[in-house]
Amino acid sequence: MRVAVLGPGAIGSLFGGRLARSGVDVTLVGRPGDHVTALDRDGLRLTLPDGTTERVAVDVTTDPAGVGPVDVVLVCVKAYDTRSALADATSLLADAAVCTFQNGLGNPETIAEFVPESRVLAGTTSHGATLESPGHVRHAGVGDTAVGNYFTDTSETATALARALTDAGIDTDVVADAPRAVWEKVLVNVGINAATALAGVPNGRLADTDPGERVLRRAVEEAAAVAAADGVELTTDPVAAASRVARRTAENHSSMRQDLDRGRKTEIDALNGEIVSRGREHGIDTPVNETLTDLVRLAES
Ligand code: KPL
Repeated sequence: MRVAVLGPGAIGSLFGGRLARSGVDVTLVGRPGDHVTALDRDGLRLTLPDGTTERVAVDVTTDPAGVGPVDVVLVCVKAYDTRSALADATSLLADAAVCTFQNGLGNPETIAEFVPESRVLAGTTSHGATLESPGHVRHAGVGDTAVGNYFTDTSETATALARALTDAGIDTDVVADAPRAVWEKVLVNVGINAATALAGVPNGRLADTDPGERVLRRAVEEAAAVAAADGVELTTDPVAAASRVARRTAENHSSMRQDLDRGRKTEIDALNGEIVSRGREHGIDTPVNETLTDLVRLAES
C-alpha cells in the first residue's frame, strides 16, 4: 500500500512516522516550514509512549505532484484547510481512497467534492500526539482508532488501511457506521476544546467538578440533541464519554487551547460553530455552544 499524508502536524507525523517505521511506502506532504525542513534534513524524531526516542527516515515533500500514484491519502490538516489542501493535491487523488483524520463536522463532505463518495473514508483517533519542536513528535498517549467508509459500505481499502495502521502500532478497528464515529468524537471535542481554550486549563479540569463539569455537560447535551435531529443514533452516553476523555487526558492541553495560546486560527467553526449552524437548521437552540463559539472567535480576533 502506498500512502500520502496531507498535513504532517502532530497526528499526521505520528501516523506517517509509524507507518514508515513498519515498512509502508509513505510520503508526508506539507507546506514549507521549519517542521518540513527538519523532517527532510534529519528524518522524524519520534518519542514513543515508553519515553524512548527513535529517528525514523521519512519521505517528505512540499510538492504533491512529484509523489506519483498512491492508494490512500490521509488528510490530517486543520479542518479549515481541507478544501485548499485537496485542491493543491489533485494529482494524488486520481485513484486514491481519501481518509479524514481531522476534528469537526463537514470534512467528508468536503472530500467528496474531490473524489467519488465510494472513496471517502473517515477515521477517528484518540491517540495523543504533540509536536515538541520542528522534526520531533511525541506519541503522548495511546488511544483508540477507527476507520470506515463514510458514504458507502466498508471497502477493501478501509480494511487494508486498518490492518496497515494496526501493524504499525496504531490499533485500528473498522467501523460500519463512520458518521456515528465522527459525531461521537465531535461531541467529545465540543465539550472539551472551547472551554479549556477559553479558561486556559488542562482537560482534567472539566471532569467531575463544577463549574467545568457543568459547561462540558451543557455543551455536549445541546450537541447531542443536534446529532439526534441529524439522524445519528448514539450508542454511548455522550456526556459520560466526554467526561471519560477529559479524565483520561487530564494533563493534556486541548488542541484548541494550544492553537489559541499560540495565536493560531482554531477549529471552532467545524466544532461548536457547526453545532450552532445545524441547530438553527433543525430549530434547536444551542445557547452554550453559541456563547463558546462567540468567545473563541473574539479571542482569535
Ligand atoms: O481531541 C482532543 C483535542 O484536543 O483536540 C482531545 C480528545 C480533547 C484531547 O485533548
